[in-house]
Amino acid sequence: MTTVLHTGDTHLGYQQYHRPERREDFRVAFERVAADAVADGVDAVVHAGDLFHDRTPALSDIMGALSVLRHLDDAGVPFLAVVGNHESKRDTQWLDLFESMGLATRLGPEPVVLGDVAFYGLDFVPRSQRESFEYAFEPHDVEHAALVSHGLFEPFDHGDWDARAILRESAVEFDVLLLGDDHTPQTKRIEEPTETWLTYCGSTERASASERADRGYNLVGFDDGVDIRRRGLETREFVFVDVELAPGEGSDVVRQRIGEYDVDGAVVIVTLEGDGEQVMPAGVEEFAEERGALVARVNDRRELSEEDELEVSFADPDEAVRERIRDLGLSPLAREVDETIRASKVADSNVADAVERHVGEAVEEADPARFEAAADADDTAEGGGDESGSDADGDREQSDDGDDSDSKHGSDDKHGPDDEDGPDDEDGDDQVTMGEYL
Ligand SMILES: [Mn+2]
Repeated sequence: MTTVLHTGDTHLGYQQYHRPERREDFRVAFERVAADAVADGVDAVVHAGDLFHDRTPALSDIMGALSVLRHLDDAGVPFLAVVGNHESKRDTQWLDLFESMGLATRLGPEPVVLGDVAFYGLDFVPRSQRESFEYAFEPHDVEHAALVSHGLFEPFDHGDWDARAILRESAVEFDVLLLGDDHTPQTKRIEEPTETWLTYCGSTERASASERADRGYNLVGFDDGVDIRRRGLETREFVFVDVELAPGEGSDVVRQRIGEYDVDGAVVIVTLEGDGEQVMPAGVEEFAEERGALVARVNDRRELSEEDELEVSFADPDEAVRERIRDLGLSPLAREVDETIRASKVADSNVADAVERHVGEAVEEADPARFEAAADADDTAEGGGDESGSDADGDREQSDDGDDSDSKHGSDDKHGPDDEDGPDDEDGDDQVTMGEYL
């Protein structure tokens, strides 16, 4: 029996919430996965893409990856991998560097045989290139075949790339598809066109606050059939505080609810719903951090009516940038485009495609309101500021400088020619709103 550890979406280098500790957490998760693989004596670690959070990881992130790969190599555990959308570079990949050092195998159309299983790889393919893409897998002569790939595949929810079409075109019959990209672990079995298991291992640290479930990885055994087991991974504690505010309730109730949890060292995600009073995020975040939270974020899901004045906390640089952008008086569509470009949940290589699709949809929808510049911020908020023109220019400068969002130290890339590829965003979540930043 051949057994592999299937992991992916490691996102090394992601300094989530601007906290160096979070960057460290992502590295530690990878270390733990490798330690488990060595302890279990699996036949290989299979990585389904997004080892790095972006295509320009820092040297320290590369060193961190090398250290883990070295550990696996010393223990005689092969590391077989494909390239994900977050880390994808134009031609040569980080994985090629590791392969040249003898520390990894980049899977592709030719089988890599371990025991009685042939492993193949299919890197993330940008949506614009999928139609003409040829799935030319070379034949093998062992009992089982597994395809490792990265993308949002149908028939899973949010899928935009049909795994069944790949299986139909493939000359190789796959027992299982070991997948990355969707950070939610999930498994399906299909009967047509071949009897095949499809499984996502999920991310190893929470790359967004929407990833509430415990993190882990898959252990995949090949015997008579395919046996997929899930194993949990110890990660940074996330405390989710969901508060439904009744009329008249506000910050005090939110604080009280946070007080019911042990938040020491945790990432605290406060989600507000209901009809209560306005809550200042900065105050709530400070309260949680004073109680020992590593970081706290308030996600206010309540729609603010037009009369409500938007309060801004400069405790959060992201919020400061958003405030500046509001002042620019951009059209709704321009703000959505801005969010797509800056938000770290859209992979670098997906930004150009995501913007093109988003604007294309807006053009088709032909709603002039989306293209209209917002009323001057000073007019609506204070009834006519006296230097709004020069403010707008100053703000633009500042928002560029201040844009050091979670992952975008490589943000120069996004404006470069590299970005014409890459289809859509990371987790099938096409929503790009100003309010969401978690
Ligand atoms: Mn990912």
